[in-house]
Amino acid sequence: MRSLLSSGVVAVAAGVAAVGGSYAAVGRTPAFVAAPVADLVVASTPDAVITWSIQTLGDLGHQLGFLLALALAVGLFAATAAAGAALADRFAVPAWPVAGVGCVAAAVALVGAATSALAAGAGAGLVVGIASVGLGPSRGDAAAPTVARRRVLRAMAGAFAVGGVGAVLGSGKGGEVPAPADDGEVAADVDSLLGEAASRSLDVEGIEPLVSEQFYQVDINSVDPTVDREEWTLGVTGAVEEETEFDFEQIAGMSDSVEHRFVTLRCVGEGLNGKKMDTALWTGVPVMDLLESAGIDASGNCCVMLRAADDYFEEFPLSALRNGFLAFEMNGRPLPRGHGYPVRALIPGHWGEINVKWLTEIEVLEEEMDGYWERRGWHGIGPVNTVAKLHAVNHRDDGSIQVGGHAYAGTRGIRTVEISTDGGDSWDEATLSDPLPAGAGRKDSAGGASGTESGPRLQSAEDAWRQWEYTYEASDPHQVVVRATDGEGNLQPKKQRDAFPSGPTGWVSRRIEP
Ligand SMILES: Nc1nc2c(c(=O)[nH]1)N[C@H]1C(S)=C(S)[C@@H](COP(=O)(O)O)O[C@H]1N2
Ligand SMILES: [Mo]
Repeated sequence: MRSLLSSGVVAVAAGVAAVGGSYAAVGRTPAFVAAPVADLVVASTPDAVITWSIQTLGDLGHQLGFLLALALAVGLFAATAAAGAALADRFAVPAWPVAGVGCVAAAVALVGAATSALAAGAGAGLVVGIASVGLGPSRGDAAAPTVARRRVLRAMAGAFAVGGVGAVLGSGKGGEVPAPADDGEVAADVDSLLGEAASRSLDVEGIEPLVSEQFYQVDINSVDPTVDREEWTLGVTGAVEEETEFDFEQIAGMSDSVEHRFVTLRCVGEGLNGKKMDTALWTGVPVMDLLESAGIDASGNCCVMLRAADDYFEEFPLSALRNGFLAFEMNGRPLPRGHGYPVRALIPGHWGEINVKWLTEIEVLEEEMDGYWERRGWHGIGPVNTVAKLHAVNHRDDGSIQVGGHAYAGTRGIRTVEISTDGGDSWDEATLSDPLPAGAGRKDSAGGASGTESGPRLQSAEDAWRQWEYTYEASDPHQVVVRATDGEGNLQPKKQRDAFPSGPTGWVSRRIEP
């Protein structure tokens, strides 16, 4: 019994070391042995559970799913190591090489990546090895209580060591993207736009500046794809004159088309006052400049399907794509891996979900089809709802109270934000940040020189949020309510509705104690 128990602990420790070894070698990338297990966990979770988890657990659900995948991967390698050790025992050979090779084989079967698999095998072999140093392979030895205890302690120490080293080494892996192109002119443009954004940001503690410092991230998978920019292509397929492929150089090299745009993204699945709404300065090219060279009939009235390297796909009307943008830089740096490296779509005014990351294909459709989230009951392909959020409540030294947040209504823009400090009986206008500037770049629209097709140059960003702030005096507890009016004069709807299926609605309100 004791020996069974200690063998079990050694096997689990070997499983931890296998997963830790793989992580040390490749980090949180698709070559990590837990990555396909995580995919399997997501794929086998019923859609209703995913939707429930997004609403009630938020990011926690995602993290729990990944933890479950890690645990399953540990279990898988533990079982493999145990089987290897049992086999070795039967043939009276040392257990560590058999367990190690078994784990290499299991890892190859999972991810097919040599470095990751060898590291997994090395981790497992190491733990099984140190657990049995100085012990004969015979069962009699292992059954002695002190021997069993020694094995367990050594195995656990080994698992901790490999796991710890793995956590340190692996956390730095997988994020590498090439350094920004050494193009002084572009960088100067970006610099001055970012400077503008900083100077237009309101000085309110507790809210993000106009360009987010922390940009939220939402993905269907726990492990982001790692796309090689040199091998990446974007296919334009379906109802086009000629199916065409573009590579990265062709897109980034369209120097007459390259633009910088401030764009806000917001996730349809977030809470009304949630934090999945952020803004960045993106560099890229208008989608249509690309599609026209593929001979797309832009007057077509159906739709497009965007597909991605993580098997994500979203369909939406062609009309929404017309002002779409293919971004390859974010705040002057190459797109981070988590935000779609090397190229993502930005669709002005629409919910985050159709802003497809790791974009690989634009398929022009003649008939409608459901995208990834629409198959799961969401309606997130349309324009965003209007929202004013309340994220800062600051009690100032002079006794006044300052509240603040962001407001966003997609391409409709924000006209006013109103605030009530008496639960909605009376309203006053909040101070708004100046709109972010229109971007820069693109010869035909910059400086208003020609600007025929795209109309007169916009004075401000087409699809970006504003900040709001309001400072007042109060001596009793009270209810603060915020609401925005969009640029077309529509008041943000008061009716409270959950995020599912088409985005949250209602007015944010909060009780404040002076
Ligand atoms: N390929 C791909 N694109 C994707 C997603 C995804 O899971 N895979 N998530 C979408 C969702 S739901 C949102 S809200 C935005 C979030 O973009 P961000 O992670 O850059 O903030 O990306 C969208 N694009
Ligand atoms: Mo989203």
